[in-house]
Amino acid sequence: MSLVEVNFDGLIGPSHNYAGLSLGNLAATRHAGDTAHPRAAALQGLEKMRGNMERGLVQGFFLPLPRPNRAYLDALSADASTDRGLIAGAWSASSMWTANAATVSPAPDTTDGRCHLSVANLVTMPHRAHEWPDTLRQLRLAFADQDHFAVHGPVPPSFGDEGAANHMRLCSRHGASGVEIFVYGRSGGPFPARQHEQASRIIARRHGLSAERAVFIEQNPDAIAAGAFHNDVVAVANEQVLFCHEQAFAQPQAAYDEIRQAFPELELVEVPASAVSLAEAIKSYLFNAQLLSLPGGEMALVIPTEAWDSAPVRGWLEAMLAGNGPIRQVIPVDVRQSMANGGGPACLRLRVVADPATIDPRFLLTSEKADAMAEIIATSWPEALAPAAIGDKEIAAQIEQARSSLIDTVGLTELA
Ligand code: SUG
Repeated sequence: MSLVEVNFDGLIGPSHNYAGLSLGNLAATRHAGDTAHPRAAALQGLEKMRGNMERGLVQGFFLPLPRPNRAYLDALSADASTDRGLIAGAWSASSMWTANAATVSPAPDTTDGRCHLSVANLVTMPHRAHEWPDTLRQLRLAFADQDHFAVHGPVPPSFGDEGAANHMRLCSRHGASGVEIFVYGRSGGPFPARQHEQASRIIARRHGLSAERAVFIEQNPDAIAAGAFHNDVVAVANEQVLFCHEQAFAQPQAAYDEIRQAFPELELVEVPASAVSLAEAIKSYLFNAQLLSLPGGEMALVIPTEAWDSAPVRGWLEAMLAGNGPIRQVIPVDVRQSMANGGGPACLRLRVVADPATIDPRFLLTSEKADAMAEIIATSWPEALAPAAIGDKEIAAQIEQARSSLIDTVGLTELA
C-alpha cells in the first residue's frame, strides 16, 4: 500500500457571497457588502486543483453543501423580518474552506493503524456551525472503507473546533509516522478564539495519538487580535519543515523546543517581523500557502497572488529562494474571490494521507472530470451575487439546480 498526501479542495459553491459574517476575519469584514462572483470563484478554485494535479499530485474535492440550507432556515423559523445576517448564514458557501472540514490523523500516527478524521463542529460562527452534518455525510462516503479510515462526529460543544486549520503534521515523509501539532487559542482578546484547547485534546485522544505524537501549542493572542483567526494564517508545515511567522505562537521559543523534542529532525523556516510584519503576513496570506512535496522530491509553496504582489513578502521569498533552504519553488495562484472572504490556497484544501485506492474514486479529480465541472460551473453558477439578492427565491432555485447538475456529473447522487 502506498500512502500519499491527497489534497481535497472544496469546490466553491454557487452561493458564494460577501456577507461579512466572520468577526476577526479582516478580509471578510473589509469586503462585506461587495458583489461576489461565484462563477469566477469556482473556476479559480478549480484551476488551483488542476495545477496541483498537473504537477503530479493526487487531487480530491468535496462538493458544495446544499444552500440555502432549508432545514436550517426552518430551524430558525426564518421569515421576511428575520435578521439578514442569519439568512446570509443559511446561504453561506463557507464549506469551500475544507481546511475547516475536519482534522485528519494519518494511519501511521494512530494506535489502530487507520486514518482518523473528526468533522469540525465550527461552533463559534453561526454561519459555519450548521456545516458539519452535511460535511460528515461526504466524509463518510469518501472514506467509507473502515479497514483504512475511522470517521468521527464532531467534538461536543461548546469546545470550538475548526479542524485542520489549527493542526499541522511533521514527518520525514508523508507515509511515515509523524508528530501532530495542535494549535489552540485562548479567549479574552477582541476577536473570538475559535479553537479550544480541550477540542484539540479530545481529537488527539479519540484519534489514538500517543503522548509523544501530539504537541499542544497556544496561538499568539496578538496574532488572533491582528486577524489570524486560524493558525494556518500564520504557519504551515510539510514533512520536516515548519514555515511560520515569528509571532505565530504565544511563546515561540518554548513552542519550537517542545516541537523539536518530539520531532528532532525539525527544519524551522521562521519569517521575522523585521522582514514581514505580522499585519503584512496576515494581509498578504503568505502563510496560507500549500507547502507541497512535488513528485521529484522538491518542496513548493503555492501562495496567493496577493502575497507575491506584496513588496516585503516578495523580497523575503526571493531571498529564501536564492538561499539553500528546503522550499525550492514558489507558485502564485489566483484565488482572489476566496481571498476576499479570508480564504487562501491552504484554506481551500484538506490534506489526507492515504492510499488513493482506498478512497471513493468519485471524490478524486481527473482532467476529464475537471473539464466537465468547468462546463457546469460556466453554464450554471451565477455570474454575480450581490448581498441584496440573498433570500431571493429564483436565485435560490438557480443555486440548487447548479449543485444538482454537478452532483449528476460526478455521480454522487447520495448527496442530492
Ligand atoms: O471561517 N470566511 C471563513 C474563512 C475560512 C478560512 N479558512 C482557513 N483559514 N482555514 C471563516 O472566517 C466569510 C463568510 C462571510 O463573511 O460571508 C467566512 O466564513
